[in-house]
Amino acid sequence: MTDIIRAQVVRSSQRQFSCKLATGEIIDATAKGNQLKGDSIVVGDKVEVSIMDGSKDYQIDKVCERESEIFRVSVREQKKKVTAANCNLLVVLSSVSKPAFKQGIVDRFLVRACQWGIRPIVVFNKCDQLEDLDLEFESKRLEPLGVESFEISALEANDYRPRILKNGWDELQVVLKGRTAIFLGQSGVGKSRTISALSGGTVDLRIHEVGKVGKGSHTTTWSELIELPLFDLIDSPGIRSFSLEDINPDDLLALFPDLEEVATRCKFNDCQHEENSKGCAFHNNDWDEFTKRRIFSRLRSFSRIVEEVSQTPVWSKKL
Ligand SMILES: Nc1nc2c(ncn2[C@@H]2O[C@H](COP(=O)(O)OP(=O)(O)O)[C@@H](O)[C@H]2O)c(=O)[nH]1
Ligand SMILES: [Mg+2]
Ligand SMILES: [Zn+2]
Repeated sequence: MTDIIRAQVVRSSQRQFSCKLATGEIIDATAKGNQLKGDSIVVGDKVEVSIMDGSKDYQIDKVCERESEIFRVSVREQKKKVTAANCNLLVVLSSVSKPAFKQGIVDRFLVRACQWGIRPIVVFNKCDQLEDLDLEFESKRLEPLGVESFEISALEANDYRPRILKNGWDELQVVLKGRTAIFLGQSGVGKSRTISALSGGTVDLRIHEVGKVGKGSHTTTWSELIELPLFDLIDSPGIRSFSLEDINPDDLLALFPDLEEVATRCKFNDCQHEENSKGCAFHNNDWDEFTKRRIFSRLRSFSRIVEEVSQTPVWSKKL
């Protein structure tokens, strides 16, 4: 009999899995043939490993139940494709200067958070360069969704004091502590810089940049779980794309719970809830100016995504 050893998958590439033991030691393990199909073992998975009889090699015996999954739905196969497991915080990073802040992009990532059932937070970075963005509004529009937001400058990290929001660098660290987090955001918003500052200089993500070897079409990618002093970072190239083309337009309203609540009161059967449709629930209401601005900004994001996902014929949807 061999002992059962608990571990967590910190890196996977095809058949090889690196797993971290409770002692902190990283070992290589192979999976049994029937576990290699599809995505039955992914980064973040908690597993049980054992040493194979008469050898020094580890094998993965069991994958424990997942707390959460990061996935896309393959339209062709109507099947979930999981890329990471057990993430419990989705950090949506945006820049308030360059690249310009876009509500639509934040709302896209919130759709994923909702779909994956993972708590999202929004971090406004580059606040040292804040000029004409109405940050107070951008933060308040997220409150009814239960999404907390933070005002930081990764460049000035510990020295920057928030001027508009109540949450800054210190509060962000409190929320991250002990979590398994993923950072999402457009290129250039400061993800690498922020993570590096949060790691107290222990990780240089330019080296990781991230999970890539080689150039162009020969680039191989993998997913990784990187242990930082404050939190664990899941890094997965596949997650970064913000295309939502794998989401069925009919399922989208449920991923905008604030709009769904209004839409259920709309008396039209096939209403597109466009900005000027008279009689639609979005126009028959006594909302204050703030609520109007908030709801319609969300409705614009929603409409844009509906339009986008409706344009892709099912047969041509990518996996
Ligand atoms: N002014 C300012 N520049 C920043 C800040 N954070 C990152 N940058 C700069 O923005 C650029 C992109 O940052 P990077 O971390 O590579 O973004 P990533 O693509 O999201 O990983 C770099 O030149 C950073 O130095 C910030 O808080 N303030
Ligand atoms: Mg980067
Ligand atoms: Zn309507």
